[in-house]
Amino acid sequence: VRNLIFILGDQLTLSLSSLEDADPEQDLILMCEVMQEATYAHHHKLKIALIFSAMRHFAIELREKGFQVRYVALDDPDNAGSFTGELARTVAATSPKRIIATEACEWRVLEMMESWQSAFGLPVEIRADTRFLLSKQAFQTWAQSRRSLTMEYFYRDMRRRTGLLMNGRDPEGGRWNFDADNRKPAKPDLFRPTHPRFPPDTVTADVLALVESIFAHNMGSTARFSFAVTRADAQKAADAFVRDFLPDFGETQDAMLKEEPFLNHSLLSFYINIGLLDPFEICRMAERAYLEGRAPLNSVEGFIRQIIGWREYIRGIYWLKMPGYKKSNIFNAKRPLPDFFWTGDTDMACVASVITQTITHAYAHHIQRLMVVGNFSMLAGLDPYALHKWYLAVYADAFEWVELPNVIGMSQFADGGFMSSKPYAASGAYIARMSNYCDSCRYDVSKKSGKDACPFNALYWDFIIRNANSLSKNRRLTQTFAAWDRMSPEKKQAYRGSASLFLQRLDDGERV
Ligand code: FAD
Ligand code: DLZ
Ligand code: SF4
Repeated sequence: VRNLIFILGDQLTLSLSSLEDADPEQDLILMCEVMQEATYAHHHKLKIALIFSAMRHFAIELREKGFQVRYVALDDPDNAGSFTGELARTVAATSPKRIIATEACEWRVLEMMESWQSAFGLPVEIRADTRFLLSKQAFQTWAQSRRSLTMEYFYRDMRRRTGLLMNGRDPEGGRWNFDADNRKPAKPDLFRPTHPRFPPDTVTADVLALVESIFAHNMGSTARFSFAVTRADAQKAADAFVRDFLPDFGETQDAMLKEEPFLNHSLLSFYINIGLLDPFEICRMAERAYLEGRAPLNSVEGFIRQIIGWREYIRGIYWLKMPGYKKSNIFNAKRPLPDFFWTGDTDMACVASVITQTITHAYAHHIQRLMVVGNFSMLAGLDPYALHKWYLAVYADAFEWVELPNVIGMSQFADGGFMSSKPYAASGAYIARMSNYCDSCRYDVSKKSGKDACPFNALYWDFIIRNANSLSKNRRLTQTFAAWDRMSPEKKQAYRGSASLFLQRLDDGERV
């Protein structure tokens, strides 16, 4: 063997940098399912199943292209259990002259890769991951040149760089951002198209049986598995999104409905993150829909911003701030996650709905992750590191590079505002405006305190005041602190008393 090319479970594309000069005659590709990866987080069953099935299908695709692939299944009796162990076995069996890999997306795995050269006494070439539009170095250069790392300015640079929705130097439609036209609530709509489902083939069926037997106690069930596991099917999902959902994507982007967990979201993050879809190609498809009059600008701009803006920005922040970022905890929040994070068993209808949907689908959309579960966690002072481990486990699109900055930075403000200028904290009024959860809730969103009041209302003020040391100098919270100062002592006491009672019940393991 000339080169041993090692491909990870989230690198499933023929355009991968490690495959650039691959020669089917002389090179060997290694892919392996290993316990180390399957257990470093307590992954949802659907997440493990998606990754293993997509890996197996990619191995088939590579073999069809003539490549030699050594594929090690999880239940192979000789499986060494780790990436390094499997590489060692393959090196011993095939004596390659060189190892080639595309850099891992995660700090933990990149560190492993960097140890291989000395571990195996072989040259190890780690190539850049060209699936991102911006290299890590280019992001660092951008970050060094700015006083504050506002996403919006990063995004404008990315628009200029990619030429997406540009008229020469000017943004299409005269504005960079059309969010003012978005952020609307939504109504249940029986006529909304449904997202495509992909029934398991025999390869997937084998994986589902394996997952149900080995990971019987992990969250969820594989009974309704319907993810795409090949590039061709993922492309069908992308086509369906652009045709059926993109036109209304903008308007309903922040809306939440109990009956419709997916609304007009794309459900493409799973496929983009593991390499089945190319993020830039998806953006081009969306742009084309706008140019051909099939989708309005507010939707297309909003969608493209999520990918070339948020997604790239988040990845840049991850590599800028790791490894220390993981342990950020500016509010010193220490409360363990309540049991209902694994069952959905709570009287708070919004939280119950999002967690139940997470257990069923390994999916929740952005506002559900941010303003329901994330918001609750921050207001209740849950430990951000424990919360990070939960998010990393329960969503099928969760990989640390994208999950961690979203949880620690965006949703928990645990980094003290490195990423966001103010915490995404909101009382029940926000959830009532953007969703229909409150209609069926035991709590009353219009009540401010007392045992029937929406817990978010008292927790909101308790969070602000409890953390006044860290927050009172934040210029974007001046109005908030002024409103607190204007409140009567009785009202202040009612809020703080209600919050403290609620938190006590949470700590005592009572149903809340
Ligand atoms: P759509 O709403 O259709 O958006 C289109 C695409 O934009 C997504 O597929 C995704 O690729 C990208 N995108 C949108 N928002 C973000 C963002 N904030 N960061 C990065 N990419 C974004 N996304 C993950 O891929 N993995 C995660 O583990 C993850 N964890 C999150 C945790 C929290 C607390 C929050 C607030 C957000 C998290 N996100 C994560 C971002 C976002 O919620 C998901 O990308 C999105 O919900 C995926 O669903 P979709 O494909 O239907 O997205
Ligand atoms: C998430 C995951 C899981 C559950 N299992 C595997 C695996 O068995 N083999 C593999 O190559 N990759 C797996 N992955 C994805 C990796 O964890 C991912 O590639 C790393 O997080 C590096 O980004
Ligand atoms: Fe959630 Fe409060 Fe509304 Fe209940 S009343 S659904 S707890 S926001």
